[in-house]
Amino acid sequence: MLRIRLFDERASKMVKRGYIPGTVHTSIGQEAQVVGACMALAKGDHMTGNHRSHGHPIGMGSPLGPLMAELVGKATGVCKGKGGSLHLADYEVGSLGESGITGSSIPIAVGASLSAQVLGEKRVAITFFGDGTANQGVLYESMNLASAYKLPVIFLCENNFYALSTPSHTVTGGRIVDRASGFGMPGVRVENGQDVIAVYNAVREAADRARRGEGPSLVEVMTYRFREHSEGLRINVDYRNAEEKALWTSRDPIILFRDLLIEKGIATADEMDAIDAEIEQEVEDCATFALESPDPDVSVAFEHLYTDDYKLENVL
Ligand SMILES: Cc1ncc(C[n+]2csc(CCOP(=O)(O)OP(=O)(O)O)c2C)c(N)n1
Ligand SMILES: [Mg+2]
Repeated sequence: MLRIRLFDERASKMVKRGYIPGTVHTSIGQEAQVVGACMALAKGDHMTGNHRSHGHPIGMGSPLGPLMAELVGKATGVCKGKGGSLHLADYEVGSLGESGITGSSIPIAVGASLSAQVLGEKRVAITFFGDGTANQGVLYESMNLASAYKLPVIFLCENNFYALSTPSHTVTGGRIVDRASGFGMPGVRVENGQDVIAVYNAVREAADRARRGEGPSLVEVMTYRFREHSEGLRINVDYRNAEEKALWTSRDPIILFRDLLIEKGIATADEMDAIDAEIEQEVEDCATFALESPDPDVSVAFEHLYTDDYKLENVL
């Protein structure tokens, strides 16, 4: 969780200084929801993220250097500098991709789960999407197919109460979690999405069920982003009141978990401080690696548009 926090804080600084092109959407405040879910998966499982997904490959175990280099658009980036913040993918850890087009990566996870079923492999797939995205039709086509075929996939709604500046309750009929029953799948809502263990338990149950061949689940996690919708755009509209923000920042998932570990005698404050220092250095190093890496050469602009062994006869 701390890796995600410090990585995103650094990305936020770098976009404002012009090192990262465009804008970045951080998961600052939502780390428990990301990490609790990723930790409940196993090696070989697949994941798709969304526009707010630097943290998801980190949660799956991606090294930070190639991720930061990707944000900066460098040749050493995890997608060779061609994806950027909105299109990270790291197949090494099962991260199939993220997308700036909200909802578009949901059916990709369903496809991954279909391949697991067809090939008889025990892996599961998870897809992360926001509360705003939950109102797009593609989610329901995906949930329907997954349920009809009993696919090993988990639909995880990251409900941070807003889609950009639109409060979720003004555009959402009923509770998102209740939509699961319409598709004949279990739905569970994690009310305290700032508690990494609560998220882990809910996703673990869904993953175990999927692995047993019992089909998909919907998990809705209630959480909150501490920062702006996206950073680097120089747009700052105040649509959340100070009281609400203060309430949620008092429930910082990293501090809650740190306190829990110390209280239970699992770690001492000194040990936790040592972890902080280690990760601060890791993030420092990843930024240096990104900034010092070469830009992609223009000669590779048309490489990797298709899979290298793309042949028509393999597709038909
Ligand atoms: C298909 C599509 N429509 C609109 C947008 C613009 N857009 C980007 S993020 C966003 C809000 C998404 O809200 P939510 O799904 O709740 O995710 P959050 O940003 O809160 O994590 C919108 C409308 C987009 N990228 N893609
Ligand atoms: Mg949202």
